[in-house]
Amino acid sequence: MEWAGKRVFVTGGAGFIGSHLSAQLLSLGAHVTVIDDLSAGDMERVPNGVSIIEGCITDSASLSNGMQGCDAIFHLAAIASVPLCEADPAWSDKVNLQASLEIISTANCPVIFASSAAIYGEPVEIPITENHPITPVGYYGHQKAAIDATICSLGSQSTPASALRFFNVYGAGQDPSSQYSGVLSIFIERASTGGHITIFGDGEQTRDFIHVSDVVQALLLVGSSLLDDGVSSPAHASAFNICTGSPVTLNEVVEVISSQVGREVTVAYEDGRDGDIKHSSGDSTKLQSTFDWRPETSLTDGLSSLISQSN
Ligand code: UD2
Repeated sequence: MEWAGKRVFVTGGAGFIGSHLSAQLLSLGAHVTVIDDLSAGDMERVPNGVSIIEGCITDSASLSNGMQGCDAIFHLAAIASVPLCEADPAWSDKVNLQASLEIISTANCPVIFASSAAIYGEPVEIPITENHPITPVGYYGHQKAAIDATICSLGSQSTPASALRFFNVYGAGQDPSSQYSGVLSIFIERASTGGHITIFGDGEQTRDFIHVSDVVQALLLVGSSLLDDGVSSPAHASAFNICTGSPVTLNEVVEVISSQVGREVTVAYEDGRDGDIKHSSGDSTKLQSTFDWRPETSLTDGLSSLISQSN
């Protein structure tokens, strides 16, 4: 599939993952339009050449303006913070659930949806495959799970659509001061500025960290398949884990960061966060066997490039 000349609409395109995706689409020759309400996004991240609709996906007029005549929609916009969803479930219902349903039901082109490992809740089996029980905890997980389930139950008369279940995504451009930020951006900022790192719990919790460039690659492959083959694509009405399958503990992460910044990083251990999941590790065999996708960036390389950018 050639992206050159395609009209692509990216919701949440000024966000962390959306801005990386938009830049990649642009470099492949696509005409990219993003919508973002800047609640977590930053227009400075959006590359020159991308058209911008500043607004919320809950605004039907702005949404249909962006969707008009497009060839593919990457739907990444969400209230991506678990605590924010808990604080305002009615608003997160509008953004994460209702607006997503509107996109799926009105789209005339493939929709690639950013689902989340949050839909699995506390794992009962590790590694987590796509067949793991869906037992989300909290509004964020439930809302993501509802859209994921809607996509997985689509038939052959619907618009082509797929759900990608992101594990812990990291990479350049995650603002460490934001409440949406992942632990790695916070740790690197602290380590680089000589501050101490706070670990919630004993640091033996595991996460499956996936680099944003591998996430973008997965989005493009699935999008290409839906564009080429429509509802006959193996991605249609299907969900895929986006992860490495190589979990690490936070204590291991700190060791890698310490060795890369060239000095011992001070760590303070505090009580574990309420609702924290102990272990998270995904299995991406389904995506790997369906498409030619492999996670290419090792955690060591990903951290090393983040550290060099922060210096
Ligand atoms: C991720 C997602 C969240 C949701 C959830 C579902 C991110 C940023 N968050 O939450 O949106 O999908 O998965 O399970 O991707 N920690 C520290 N010190 C810090 C910050 C965090 O010890 O300064 C710990 C935290 O308590 C947790 C781990 O690091 O045990 C990862 O935290 P996170 O916020 O990066 O991601 P997670 O997995 O809780």
